[in-house]
Amino acid sequence: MSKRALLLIDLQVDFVEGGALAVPNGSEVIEVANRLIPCFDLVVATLDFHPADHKSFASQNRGVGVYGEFELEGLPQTAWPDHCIAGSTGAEFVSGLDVEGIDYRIYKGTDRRIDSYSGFYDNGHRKGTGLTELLRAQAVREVVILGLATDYCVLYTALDSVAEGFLTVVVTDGCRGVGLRPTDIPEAWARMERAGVRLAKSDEFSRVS
Ligand code: VGL
Ligand code: ZN
Repeated sequence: MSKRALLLIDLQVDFVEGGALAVPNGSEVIEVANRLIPCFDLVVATLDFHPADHKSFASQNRGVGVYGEFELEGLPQTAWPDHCIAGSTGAEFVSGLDVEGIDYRIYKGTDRRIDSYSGFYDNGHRKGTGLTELLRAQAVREVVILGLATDYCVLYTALDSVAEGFLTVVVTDGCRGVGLRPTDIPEAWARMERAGVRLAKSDEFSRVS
């Protein structure tokens, strides 16, 4: 039987209020995640997991301020505050998340030379994380995505999921965005829809039937 997987994107301390790269109202999605976890055959969580000297950090680029733009390995790159450093509290799952319900963890952004927004591939599509192989091995046909942040890791994970051939749904009320520019979040939703992602609300999955 083909299965449906829930993909939880970067529900980590540094991406919620008080964290190093806090997404506005990020903690509001924890309740949605916990409500949906029991509704799925398979639950996979991605973790942004950087070495302390990761090149996406503004601190590693002289003359580039936080949220400034520069070029990294031939790709446009936003300079982020130091965040989700492997082994630090900021990289841990956010408290209150039902971690017992998570079957697999996928670590990304571990190579200091390249950023990785998508849970499937680094930003240059040079290396996979193993997520496609994991989902195929589990006979997953449909991927339902929620998490942080709408305009970065959720967006690129959803686009790659479609490209990898999975039926792809994003739970809109289960996501929050960074919104460096006011148009970033609405544009992310539009890009996902244009790519063939279905946008859904969480009550569709958690409704008792
Ligand atoms: C993310 C920026 C940098 C995310 C990760 O999880 O959306 N954004 N690293
Ligand atoms: Zn990151």
